[in-house]
Amino acid sequence: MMKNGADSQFSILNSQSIKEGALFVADAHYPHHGDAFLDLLKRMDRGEITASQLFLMGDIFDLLFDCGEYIRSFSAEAIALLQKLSERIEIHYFEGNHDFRLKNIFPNINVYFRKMQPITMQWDGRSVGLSHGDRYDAGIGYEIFTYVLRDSPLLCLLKPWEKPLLDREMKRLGTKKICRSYQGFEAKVRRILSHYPDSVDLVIEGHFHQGRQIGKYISLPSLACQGEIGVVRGKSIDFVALEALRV
Ligand SMILES: [Mn+2]
Repeated sequence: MMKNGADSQFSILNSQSIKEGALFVADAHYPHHGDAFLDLLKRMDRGEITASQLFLMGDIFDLLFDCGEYIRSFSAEAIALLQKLSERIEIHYFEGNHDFRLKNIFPNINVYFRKMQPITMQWDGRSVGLSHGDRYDAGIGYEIFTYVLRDSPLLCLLKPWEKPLLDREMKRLGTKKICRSYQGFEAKVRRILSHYPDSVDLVIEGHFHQGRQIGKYISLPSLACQGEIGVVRGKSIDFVALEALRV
């Protein structure tokens, strides 16, 4: 049964699967709010942490999009490590509201921009919907904002003002409070799930920084807030503190 005009997008990539030992990282908001994401990449690069797959669920970078070199300079080391890892690890990157237009930056990563989301994959006989978390129930204002900011050519027209604008924005983001509990989250989850067809058995999203499961909805922990990563073990995703991660 399809709801709300849900369409064939739910069959896209249905043949792909989530594998044992996959890691789910969400909302690291690097380079602000700690170095956890850079630490993870360094440990993966040294072979201390192995992953069958790496799922980056969006807002991994606090601000990153493909429009000139300056914006990359804030996160240069992490970008280079991720590019290197993508040559030997299967990586899926669901763009968030802080990190988008990433395909040219990470040519070896499977990048899904917002309008491609959700992507469905198979996991242990179940159909799983994956998205950053801002795809549904975001409101018309948000839709217009993301169109103007992310999807139109206007963004790169800002080029002459690039450096002062980005400096100001990075400073603002660096002091922003991003970790809080979400009042009425159960109702929010119900509204999001109403956009998914019944055939989807599980939904995995980031964006809300909650680190909890409500029915068939998994709100991943934020690496910046909870310091945890999702690890696929058997039929579940365990939330594991980065320091305790041994895989
Ligand atoms: Mn987000």
